[in-house]
Amino acid sequence: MYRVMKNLSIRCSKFRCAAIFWLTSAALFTSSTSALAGVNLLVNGSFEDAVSFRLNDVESWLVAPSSTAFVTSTNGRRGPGSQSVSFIGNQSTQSTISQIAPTMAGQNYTLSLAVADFTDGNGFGGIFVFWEGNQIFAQEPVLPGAFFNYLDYLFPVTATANGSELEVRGYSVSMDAFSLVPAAVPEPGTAIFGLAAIGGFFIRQRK
Ligand SMILES: [Ca+2]
Ligand SMILES: [Ca+2]
Repeated sequence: MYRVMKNLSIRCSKFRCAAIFWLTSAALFTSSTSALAGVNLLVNGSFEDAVSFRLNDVESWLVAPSSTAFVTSTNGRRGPGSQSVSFIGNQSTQSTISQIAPTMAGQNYTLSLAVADFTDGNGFGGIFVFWEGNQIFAQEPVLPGAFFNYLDYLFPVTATANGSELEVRGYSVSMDAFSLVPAAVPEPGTAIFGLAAIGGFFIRQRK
């Protein structure tokens, strides 16, 4: 964007440059604020609405039988908030939590989550994320392998149905800050308006 403005500034008057800069800035600003308005479609994605140390009882999440999942405030967290969820066990005793998000077929979303090694000193762990039944992320061993140091991950996903299942499997891993928000889409009206303003400028310069 800066490069575009720089090229324009060689040829336009002070007043016209200011007008073009204002119009394009307004268009970009409108696009970015619409993304910020995204609401997290996952319920209790931050694990703050759950009682600590209750085995396989994670508020608003379905926990598969034979899991070893629990929420605590002692296994670090991504924040904001104080709680996170952990799976213990190993490769042969994995845990699974899932939730159906109220998505709309054909819409694009951004899924984000934070992952840390469950620091039990065993030096291993794993996490496998499934969207609508398809694996979209696998990490084994879990990084970075030290002291509940949470790392953020971000995935673009598309809903093929109204209501998409998010499923997370794993072992010896801690997680927090699950979020699913509609992907940022530039508002067509403002983008066209900005382009029309620039086009208008070039037409006028030719006279
Ligand atoms: Ca949290
Ligand atoms: Ca571990």
